[in-house]
Amino acid sequence: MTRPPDPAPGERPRARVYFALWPAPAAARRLHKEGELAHGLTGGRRMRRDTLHLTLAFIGDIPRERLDELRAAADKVAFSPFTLSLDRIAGWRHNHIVWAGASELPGELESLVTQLNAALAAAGFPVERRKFAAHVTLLRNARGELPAAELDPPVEWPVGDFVLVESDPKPEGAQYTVLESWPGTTGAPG
Ligand code: 2AM
Repeated sequence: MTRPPDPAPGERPRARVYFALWPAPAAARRLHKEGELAHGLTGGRRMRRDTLHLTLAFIGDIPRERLDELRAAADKVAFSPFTLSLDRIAGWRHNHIVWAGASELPGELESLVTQLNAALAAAGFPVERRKFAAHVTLLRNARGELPAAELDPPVEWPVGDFVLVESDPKPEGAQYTVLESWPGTTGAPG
């Protein structure tokens, strides 16, 4: 008996989703390169260049009909475009990932995450209680420890919008689809 093929993500009754910043090609290229250099030290699985992102709020698995509630929550968020400067690379022992991050978070990014979490909580979605740990995962299943190091020069990432992403987990690494984006507006509170 042959099994029918899995439905395409958009046809499934549930969706695994998160809000994120998605880098423009120049920042993604540089981050991917840094992942390659770190890979020489720790091994592990490199994230594909087109999947690199910074998660703002992870929602998880929800019924697809609730996506419009997520969109309405995101509509409430206002921010001004800003530049994120990623100046460090490090490894986390507990989950074996190697990541790039910022030693100083721009106020606009903190405000974006705070507003998003408030709007998500008001709409009845569970929100992260731990402090926001801004990071771009570069490697998974890294071995050993990567001592924290500077990214010199830092990766300059101009942030003009944030996005809602659907994740389709696959054995070879998740496939991500941007469902919608929200641009920053000049003059928004930062
Ligand atoms: P990670 O890269 O640190 O694993 C898609 O899976 C994105 O959501 C990734 O950036 C991932 O972070 C993040 N993510 C996955 N599961 C999560 C969870 N339970 N809580 C918070 N973030 C999660």
